[in-house]
Amino acid sequence: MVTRRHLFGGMGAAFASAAVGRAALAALPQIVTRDDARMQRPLVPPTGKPYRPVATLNGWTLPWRMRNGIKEFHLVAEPVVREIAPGMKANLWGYNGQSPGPTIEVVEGDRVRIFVTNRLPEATSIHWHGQRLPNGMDGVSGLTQPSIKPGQTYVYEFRAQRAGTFMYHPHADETTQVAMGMMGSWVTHPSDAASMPVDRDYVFLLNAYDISPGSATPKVSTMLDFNLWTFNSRAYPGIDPMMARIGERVRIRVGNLTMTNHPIHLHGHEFEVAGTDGGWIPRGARWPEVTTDIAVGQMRAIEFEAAAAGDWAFHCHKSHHTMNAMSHGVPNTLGVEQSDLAEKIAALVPDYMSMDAGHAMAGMQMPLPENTLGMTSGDGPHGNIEMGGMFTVFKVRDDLAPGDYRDPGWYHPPKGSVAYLWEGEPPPVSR
Ligand SMILES: [Cu+2]
Repeated sequence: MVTRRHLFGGMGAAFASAAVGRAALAALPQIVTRDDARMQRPLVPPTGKPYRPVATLNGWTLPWRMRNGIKEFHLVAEPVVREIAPGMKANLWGYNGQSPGPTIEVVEGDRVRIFVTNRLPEATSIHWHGQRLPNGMDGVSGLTQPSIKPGQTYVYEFRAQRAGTFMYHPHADETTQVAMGMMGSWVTHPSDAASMPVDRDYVFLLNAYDISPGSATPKVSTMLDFNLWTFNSRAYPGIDPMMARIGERVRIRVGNLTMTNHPIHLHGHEFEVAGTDGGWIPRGARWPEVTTDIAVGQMRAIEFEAAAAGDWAFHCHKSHHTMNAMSHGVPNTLGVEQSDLAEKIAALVPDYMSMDAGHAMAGMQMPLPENTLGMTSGDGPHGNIEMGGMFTVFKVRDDLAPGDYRDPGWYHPPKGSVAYLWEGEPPPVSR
């Protein structure tokens, strides 16, 4: 794991003691940051109670230091540059070098202390979405604490009381700060590491941005019409695949911090909804799905057995959420004869090009503005996958080593098991 580590020194400690006077803080935990967007190997806990770590899609888990039995983390709210997919970088706000921020992993019963340093140009706070905690640690600026001003460090302390999947995000100028990418996942593992075992445990957040083609900074006033729909601030083809070996039990935890719901769909398998923000669902009460809708502010954990080898699509089922920028506000020209029209306009407007709505645009090699993703793309083994946004591939193989998270490449299906071209007589013309 490549990290830039730097000590923050004494300046922050002065701010911190102003916020929580009783904590005699000798020195803040070091700041660990990452500057690349690839999925990091799950962090095997070096201290504290053992647990099976999660794999954060296109992300990582924040290391901690153990101090007098307390797990101490250091989050830094700051502007970051996040690669949304190869060919496009966005100016976002996040934590410790990335948006979303790193995943925090603790164990039920752990005492946790989180130092939050604000390096943004405006005040912030952190709300620990879903946690049972003292009211004053809930992170709602103005209501439960003063906001964290630029340059200040605040300290949050509580006991992780309940196993499950949580989120963190600011509760200060939310329309700006959430729209700029400030959020992260939090996983509290059960105190009994052997309970609810899975072989692979993925986690990510649904988020969305409105970044005009040719620019890099999100518009923060957008309410609904976002043009980049992302898993952990990555759009397909920039989203890592998820992997499993045949027979492995897989869990995928998905939190939604966008402004609309997302029906998340897995191909080729049924899963059960095993957990919500409110906790784990008793076995007998879990229900089967192939698509589960995740509303705003909700989390769903799904579980299933990787039963069938292949490259299985995994995506939001809203079709505009599997497209990137450029697909918005395009008129429907299906059935309109454009060639004649195009010639006439081209005589007046140099470089004019007609836009066939839908399919034809996907394969079109149209020059795009700088720093802009094609509407749909992704080279597959059989051509253009015609997907963007909230889409990735779940790769099930029979020869994957346990804990191997490397992309195994495309699936090679057995001979005779792929849809094929009919080469006999064409069907009669219907009248
Ligand atoms: Cu969606």
